[in-house]
Formats: sequence, C-alpha cells, structure tokens
Amino acid sequence: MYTPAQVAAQHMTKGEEMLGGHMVMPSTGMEAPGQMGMAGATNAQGSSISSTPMMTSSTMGSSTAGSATPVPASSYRHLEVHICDRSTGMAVQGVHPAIRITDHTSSNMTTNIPIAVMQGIGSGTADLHYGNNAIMPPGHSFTVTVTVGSQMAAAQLRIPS
Ligand SMILES: [Cu+2]
Repeated sequence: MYTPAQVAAQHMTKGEEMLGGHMVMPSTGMEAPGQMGMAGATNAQGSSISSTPMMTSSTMGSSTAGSATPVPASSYRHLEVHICDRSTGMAVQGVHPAIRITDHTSSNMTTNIPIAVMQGIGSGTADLHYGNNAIMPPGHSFTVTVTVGSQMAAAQLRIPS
C-alpha cells in the first residue's frame, strides 16, 4: 500500500495506492494464505466484496498494537469493497460507506472496519475501492455488510482454512 506521492516518486507499477484513510497493519510479519473467492452482493448500487491475503510493503511501518494476546498476521485479510453505480457500472467515488463484519465463528462478534480508500496502481478510478486489513481468521465464516447512505448490501463469505 503506497501513498500517491510514493507512487509518483518511485515510479511504482504494482500494488495499491492509498487515497484516504489509514491502513491497519498487523504487528508481526506476514504470511500469505490462499486466495479467496469472490462473494458478490448487489443492491441498488451494486457492490462486490472480496477478501484477499494482505499485500505487504517494506515502506509501510507496522502499527504498534500493544495487545496482550497478539493476533497472528495470518489472521489478517485485505478486505475490499467495490461499489459500482448500477446504471453506468462505474466505481462510485466520494462516498462514505460503512463496512461491518460479523464473525459467525466467534460468537457473532461484529467489527466496524475503518475505511481506507484505495485503487490499484495504474488502474485508475475504475479500481477505486473501500476497505482495510481486517482480522478474519482462516476457517471463519462472516457476513460483510456495506452501507452507503440508505442503501445496504450484505454478503456471506468463508475464509479458507
Ligand atoms: Cu485495497
């Protein structure tokens, strides 16, 4: 994950550019669990929700989570929500979605995901999406709920074990 300034200065062609918000990073090193399938959900706006292994960046500092029971890096996924206008198919920009995940494998624990705005480097606004790194451990089943204004979409997904 890079800032637009880093992308310009370092001529980056891969990874994602952060347009707003802050990325949550685990405090330890990363592993790359298997790729996750797409779980689609649509509403009046239409959105697609996916969770992928986190991408790491050596230029990104780790956060200092002073928690007594550290969450292993393998429990983090990069959760992305692409919100598209149903009539044009274009990525919706400038909205303030709320993304909430409910972990059905952990007593239906519900977490509000801090919103970061991202797009793939070189992909332009067509790839604009919202989300963050989130604690989604392998084998857990989730409902992901996305709210934009009065519109809501939900999708079920399960992280491969
Ligand atoms: Cu992203």
